[in-house]
Amino acid sequence: MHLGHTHDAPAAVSADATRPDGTRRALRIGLGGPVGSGKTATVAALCRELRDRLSIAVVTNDIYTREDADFLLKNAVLPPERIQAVETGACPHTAIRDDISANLEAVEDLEDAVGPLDLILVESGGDNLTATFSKGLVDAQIFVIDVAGGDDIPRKGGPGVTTADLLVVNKTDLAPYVGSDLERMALDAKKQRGDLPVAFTSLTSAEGVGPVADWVRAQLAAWAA
Ligand SMILES: Nc1nc2c(ncn2[C@@H]2O[C@H](COP(=O)(O)OP(=O)(O)O)[C@@H](O)[C@H]2O)c(=O)[nH]1
Ligand SMILES: [Mg+2]
Repeated sequence: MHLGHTHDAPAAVSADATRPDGTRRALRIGLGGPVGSGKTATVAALCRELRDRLSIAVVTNDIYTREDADFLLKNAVLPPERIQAVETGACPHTAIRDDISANLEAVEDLEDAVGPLDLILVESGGDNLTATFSKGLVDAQIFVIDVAGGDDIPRKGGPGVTTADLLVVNKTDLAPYVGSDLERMALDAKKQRGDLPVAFTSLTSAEGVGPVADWVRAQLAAWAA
């Protein structure tokens, strides 16, 4: 059992991969998953890990506020002009799946304002287990769950757990306290996902985001190729 190990997987690449001037646009990666699983913490840790070598921007989706954007600003993970908040109203999944116009506008504004960018991270508003991103908005998606949400979540499946390009099982540091069985979660995830990768993370340490950062780097290499 290799907890925290990720396998290489081909990058999902959408059709409109170039800017109007013919250069390659930024790779867009969506982060979805239930409220509180650690999406914002993952975005913050990825920015810290990757920002020295890559030009990064972030779009956050909150229901009525811009709390996630404010958290990222307060923690200075990126300069303020690289962070945009979208307020989604009552249905956060709609803004990433059905009517993606506000998110597309945010992504394109960022490319115009601070580009050229290598990577844009789009965090969904916290939602249930069924929310996935439109392929018209992101090139690849990460689904973040956590061990405290119950170790039966991988077994229960749903489109996020089953089809996301990377499944992150976060807060492994809490497993002993909440009685979650990581081996079982890994086996269940494998059963649901086949060869799609799974990363076990704990973001209480600076290097905890390592497996996710490695996966993002692999996606970027495939995107550039
Ligand atoms: N113990 C522990 N707490 C974490 C971890 N990752 C995030 N958290 C905490 O979980 C809470 C929710 O995280 P957040 O990133 O805001 O979740 P989001 O709603 O998915 O964006 C925050 O208080 C984080 O500090 C982790 O790996 N371990
Ligand atoms: Mg968040």
